[in-house]
Amino acid sequence: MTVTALLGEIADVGRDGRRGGYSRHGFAPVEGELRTWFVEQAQRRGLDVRTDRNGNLWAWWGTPGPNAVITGSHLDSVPGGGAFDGPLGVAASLSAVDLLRSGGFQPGRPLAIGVFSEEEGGRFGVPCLGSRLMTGSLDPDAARRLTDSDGITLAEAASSAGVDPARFGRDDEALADIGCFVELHVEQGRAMDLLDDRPSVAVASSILAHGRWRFTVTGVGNHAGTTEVPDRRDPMLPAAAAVLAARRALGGRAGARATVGRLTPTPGGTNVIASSVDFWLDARAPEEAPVREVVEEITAAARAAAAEEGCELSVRQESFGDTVLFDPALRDRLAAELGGVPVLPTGAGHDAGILASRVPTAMLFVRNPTGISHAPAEHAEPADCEAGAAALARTLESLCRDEP
Ligand code: HGY
Ligand code: MN
Ligand code: MN
Repeated sequence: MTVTALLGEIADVGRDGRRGGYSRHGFAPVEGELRTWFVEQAQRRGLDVRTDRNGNLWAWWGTPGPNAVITGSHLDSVPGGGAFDGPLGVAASLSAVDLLRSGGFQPGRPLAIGVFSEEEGGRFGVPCLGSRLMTGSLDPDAARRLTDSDGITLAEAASSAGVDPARFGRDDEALADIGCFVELHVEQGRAMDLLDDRPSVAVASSILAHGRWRFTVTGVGNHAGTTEVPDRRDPMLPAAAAVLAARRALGGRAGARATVGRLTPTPGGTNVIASSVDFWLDARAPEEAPVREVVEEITAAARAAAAEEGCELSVRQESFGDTVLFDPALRDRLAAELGGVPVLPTGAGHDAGILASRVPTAMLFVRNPTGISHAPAEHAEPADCEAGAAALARTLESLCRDEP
């Protein structure tokens, strides 16, 4: 099946009528529909599908074992996300299996498609949840206590999705079987489209260091019409100071990014001065140091504004990942075997970035002509999607020929 046909099968799953795009969050019923679709597609191809202790799916071509070649990606999205971030990698993996099989290929090493849980952290706030649990970079007790905006814990949501949260944790046994991992992903940016030959496929070199911080400003809730300025303790002002500081802090720090995309006042009434405001900072940079500097600068601005307004401020780091440099030998080999395709850095985090700390990892990008991601305008042309699957098939065939 083509990638386009596979993506067409899930095109109506999880559409978000209010935000546009898709909202497909970890262990929610909509993501469950996508998991069911993947399992059916994998079983139709004779793959043996297993769910690991962290809710990640693994569709095996051949008996699981050491030196396995793994591909795949994720099915969940950000709120109002695009159609390609995650599902393109999963669909391309299925299509690559079809291409390999139609050419009479039989893997000389175990080969599997992985589908990782809650990569976006769109529901429980921690990105790459399934791969972080698997590699031991997320404490299982802390994970079980994570809650979504309705107060449902990850433990409850996983149980409802048929995954036992008591089993969450580092999975050295599964990791020991992985010889290498190659994730295909839609490009998130326009670098490929700005190249003269506008290539369909590129290889990843690195991922920015990035983290997430939760800020909570506490003031005094009151009436918007009867409270004079001297009597106000409005938490929205320190929050506003932080949002403006996020842009200022990037000055002079090449490649740094800081975003506040999520801000929740309590109680959230039009004629009410909020009693508290929660907002989340996403900060990234080529190295860890500038990320920390940016966060400190923003925190200082929020703290000064909170002191002036008579509010309290608390800040908590929710996740952090250092710069990822993909395996150089794998990177260069893939680029060469694919005909000298470009090698590009990315600002986006991926499960491949988490696994890179434990196994040789690489990524393939498929050109995105809009350059937009995490929004409905995210796009990849059908011809480029099919070229991506063909490139992935060639890559998997080559890797499976390696002697263990
Ligand atoms: O946030 C990211 O960079 C990724 O898309 N999860
Ligand atoms: Mn994403
Ligand atoms: Mn992704």
